[in-house]
Amino acid sequence: MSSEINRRQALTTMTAAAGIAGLSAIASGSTRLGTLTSDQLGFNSTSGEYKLPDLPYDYDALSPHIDVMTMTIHHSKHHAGYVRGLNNAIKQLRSIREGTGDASTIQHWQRQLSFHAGGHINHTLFWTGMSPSKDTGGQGGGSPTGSLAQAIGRDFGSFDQFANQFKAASKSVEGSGWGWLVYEPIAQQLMITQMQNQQDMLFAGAIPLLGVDVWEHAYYLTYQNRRADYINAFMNVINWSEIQRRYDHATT
Ligand code: MN3
Repeated sequence: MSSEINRRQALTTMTAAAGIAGLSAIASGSTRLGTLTSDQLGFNSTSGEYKLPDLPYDYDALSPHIDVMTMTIHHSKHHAGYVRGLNNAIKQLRSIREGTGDASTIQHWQRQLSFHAGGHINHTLFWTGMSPSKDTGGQGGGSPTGSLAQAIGRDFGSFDQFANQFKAASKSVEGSGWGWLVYEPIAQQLMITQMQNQQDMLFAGAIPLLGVDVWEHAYYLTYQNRRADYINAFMNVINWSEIQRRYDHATT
């Protein structure tokens, strides 16, 4: 990737982050959003609003691992709801800022901003982190190669040990949340983290690489209470070439 593209991506990423956080300045360097662009988040810099991004594949493309009804509802209802909630929170905070809104409700709207921005970003990373499985003629699943495979070996011992921890951590999230493979840029190592809801237990500064949604809406139609079976199925649709791209972006 050329340095010009890097700079351009950094600018668009900063624009997206500034839109979400309402910040006038973002420190240079990697951010939590560093692996997504404002285009991928559907950010319109004129309106300051976000729109639901299309999936990079059809609703039935991940079947049988993730069924078509789950994918349809999850994207068109749940993710769409986070985008709507995010845009509303941005609007309400603007009106409070401008003096026309009810300033006593600011804590509520800041929480709404955090929850829905988290939901929008997490799901955008989730959809693009999957692709149709090798066992249905696609490229998803298996294990990574190249520098990401080396880093997983270095930081977790082996791919199998990584998978053991990733699956166990994701399965044991209490209630609704996510399991994540993240890059921690200070110690410069991969780590596995749990997230509750869409944002709690956020590891400040960690750059998300791979996330699995373990809210019940992500798996209940097919797997009911068997979250572990869903996570095993998820392993078959991981888009490792996209996760490698995020790792390269996070480490260069
Ligand atoms: Mn979800």
